[in-house]
Amino acid sequence: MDPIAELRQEAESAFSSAATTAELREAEIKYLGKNGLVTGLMKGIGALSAEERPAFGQRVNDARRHLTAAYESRYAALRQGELALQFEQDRLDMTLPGHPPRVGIEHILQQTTNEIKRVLGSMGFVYEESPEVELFKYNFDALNYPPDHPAMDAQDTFYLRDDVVLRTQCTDLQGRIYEKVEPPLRFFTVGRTYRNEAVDRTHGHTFHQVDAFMIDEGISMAHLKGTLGAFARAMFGDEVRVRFRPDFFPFVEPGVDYAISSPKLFNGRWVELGGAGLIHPNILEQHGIDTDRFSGFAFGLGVERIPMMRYGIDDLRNFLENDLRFLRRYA
Ligand code: FA5
Repeated sequence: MDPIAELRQEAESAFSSAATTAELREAEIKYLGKNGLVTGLMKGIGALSAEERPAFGQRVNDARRHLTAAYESRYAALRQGELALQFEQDRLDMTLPGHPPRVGIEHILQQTTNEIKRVLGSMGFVYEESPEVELFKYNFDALNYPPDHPAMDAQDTFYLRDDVVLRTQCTDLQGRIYEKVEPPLRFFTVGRTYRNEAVDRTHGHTFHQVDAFMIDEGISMAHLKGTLGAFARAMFGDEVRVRFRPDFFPFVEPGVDYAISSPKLFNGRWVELGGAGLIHPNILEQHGIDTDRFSGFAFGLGVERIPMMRYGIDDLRNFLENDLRFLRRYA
């Protein structure tokens, strides 16, 4: 066989036996490339006579055209197969179940806080923040605690400096408000409080309080009882009963403890929610408020006690342990 026909046959079989476009490209370079074997045939032309040369050249060109066409059609076929495979691999099955995003829930104490804000807000109390890291003077001095009074022992806390504490009660708000707002006024805050406490089921070293106070002309215990009655009904339903018993806090006179019970909650047991009373005249005077004209009430409640009572949670340590099995129950 002559060298042109031989090479043509060899190249054709190399093209048709290439299994991938990459292999085919290699074969194409080998035969049809600039330095490939088909071009190499032309080198033999010098050995031919002048009459033979045009026919020889023509046949080499024919062979190149033929092989180029063969290459292209093989390439198209291989490429199509490869694309089909790729599509199959990349296929997105829209019928497969997806991965639902995990939706967070508000912590039960945050939910309670939001509700307290709604209820007191609707009664005209204005929400205001006060700091957890608080000056001793707002936590105690501004609240009519005489120096070294034993009432401070019940609220021992964590000292950052002699004059800076982790606040023991949200009543610290009062002194801060007196410095910038004149009565009549109605304010409240909700936040975290700390005490050096022997921790048990109902006492934490870290807990939350809501604290509210109101000053206006002619404010009496009747206003306090009306407000705390309405608050209890909004939080626990109309069947709730409210109890006030005399209690002592340096910043109120008279002072009471405030407890509630409801036949369907906590086996009807009384739960102490907090303390309350009429703001001590010493405090009003200390802050330049005319006590002939103004009087006020104040109350401070434990936030944890509210969901404990509602849902029968008997250990407040659950709230801060971040165990999702507990928290998810109150979604
Ligand atoms: C006070 O903290 C006063 N500031 C409340 C007050 C405000 C009285 C305004 C008068 C006028 P007391 O120490 O009793 O009071 O705490 C109030 C409530 O906070 C308690 O009834 C309880 O519900 C909650 N509480 C107190 N200590 C803890 C604790 N260690 N863990 C969980 N809750 C607590």
